[in-house]
Amino acid sequence: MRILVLGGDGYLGWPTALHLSQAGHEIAVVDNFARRGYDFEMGVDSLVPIEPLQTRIRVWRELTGKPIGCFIGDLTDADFTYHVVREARPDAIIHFAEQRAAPYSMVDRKHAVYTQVNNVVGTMNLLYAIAEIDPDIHLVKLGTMGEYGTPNIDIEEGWIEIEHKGRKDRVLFPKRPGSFYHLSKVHDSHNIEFACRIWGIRATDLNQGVVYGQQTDQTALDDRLATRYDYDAVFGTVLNRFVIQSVLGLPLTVYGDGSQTRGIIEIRDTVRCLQLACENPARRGEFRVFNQMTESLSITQMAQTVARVSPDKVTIEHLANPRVEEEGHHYNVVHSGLVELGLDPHLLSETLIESLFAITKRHAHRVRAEAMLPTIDWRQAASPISN
Ligand code: NAD
Ligand code: USQ
Repeated sequence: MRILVLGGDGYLGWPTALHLSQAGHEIAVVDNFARRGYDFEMGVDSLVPIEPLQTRIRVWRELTGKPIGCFIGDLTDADFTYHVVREARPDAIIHFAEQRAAPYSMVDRKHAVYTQVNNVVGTMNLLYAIAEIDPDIHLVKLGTMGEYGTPNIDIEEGWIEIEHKGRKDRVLFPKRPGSFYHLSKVHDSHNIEFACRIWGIRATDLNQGVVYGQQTDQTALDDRLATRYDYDAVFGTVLNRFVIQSVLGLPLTVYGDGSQTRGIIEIRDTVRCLQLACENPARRGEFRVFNQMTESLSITQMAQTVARVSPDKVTIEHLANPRVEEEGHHYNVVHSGLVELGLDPHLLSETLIESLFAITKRHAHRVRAEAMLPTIDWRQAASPISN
């Protein structure tokens, strides 16, 4: 298949591009390097050094003989988006290219507005490009488990049958997200479902849980193929941060009482899910939703797992929760769709986390320790780092 990977310079986009290229698909990546720009803005960097995108692509070709096409530009620029879709004429488009950090979206008005404009407008441009240029293209869009929030009922895969006052209907599962970032994904989901309904395009919305891990079979081939690995309180995600904190001898920063539960997934399962979604497309007119997570754990369970496996002595610290989120809530998620397509999950195990300790130790000197503590408070409309 011809597959475009939007956000192909990012944490997940780059390993997905390599995985699909290895599997024999013809790949082109698209990125505007916004993510590298947020690092400059925040004064942080990926713990593992990452090469420029052009170097990564050259190294992959040298090692495997497989070319990867490359388009540099911004999806919020409609002319650019149409140009890419016309040139590439893909069978599938994987859309990772959004501002993806909840804390970044909660810095202040400017960052919230940027996040929603970047994410919602980029996706709208893409929907129009698909509808006008080739409505047969399968859009595979990254959503997030956080779109649902933590309702007091079981979470279905995108849709729910309801009975109300004696009548029944199948409706989109109700959403109650916890940040302006997560809200941007809800807006995207609604826009995509509407586009499927009116234009008959095909789309898969992958509501992914929190990803952890840093290596896939392909990125491990050469240091210059490494993907990013974030530790800071804005872009670092919880399990990756806990591993890095444990190696640095810092306390694991559990927000609140740690009873909040999240769906998680290992990076090698992420790339496999993307392959399964592309190779088994949605039908024309279908808005298909999968919950892309392999297990649920509370934050305390995640911290305890890292503490148990770490070769070093680990302490756990409870910080006042900077976010507004429920603790001690119900969390039971249906996530069978991708398993039915063939996903064989890697569950969080000691061996999986152990592989992260060595990578972390090798680069630990690159950490700016002051970037580890959260400074963005959901209860305040502006934060100390707003500018
Ligand atoms: P990332 O920030 O590392 O990658 C996103 C890439 O998209 C970056 O390289 C960025 O430069 C690019 N981009 C952003 N806006 C763009 C625009 N307007 N035009 C062109 N390129 C643009 O993020 P990631 O962790 O790889 O996440 C990828 C996707 O997966 C995101 O949509 C995110 O919401 C979703 N997701 C991530 C996780 C996770 O734990 N990392 C979990 C669930 C869902
Ligand atoms: N948390 C801690 N300590 C930390 C960091 C986080 O206790 O040091 C807690 C948070 O309070 C939250 C949970 O861990 O309850 C997850 O936080 P996170 O920063 O790891 O993840 P989140 O903000 O939800 O966002 C990440 C990605 C985002 C993706 C989302 C999937 O950045 O792109 O959409 O995971 S989900 O959580 O399923 O919505």
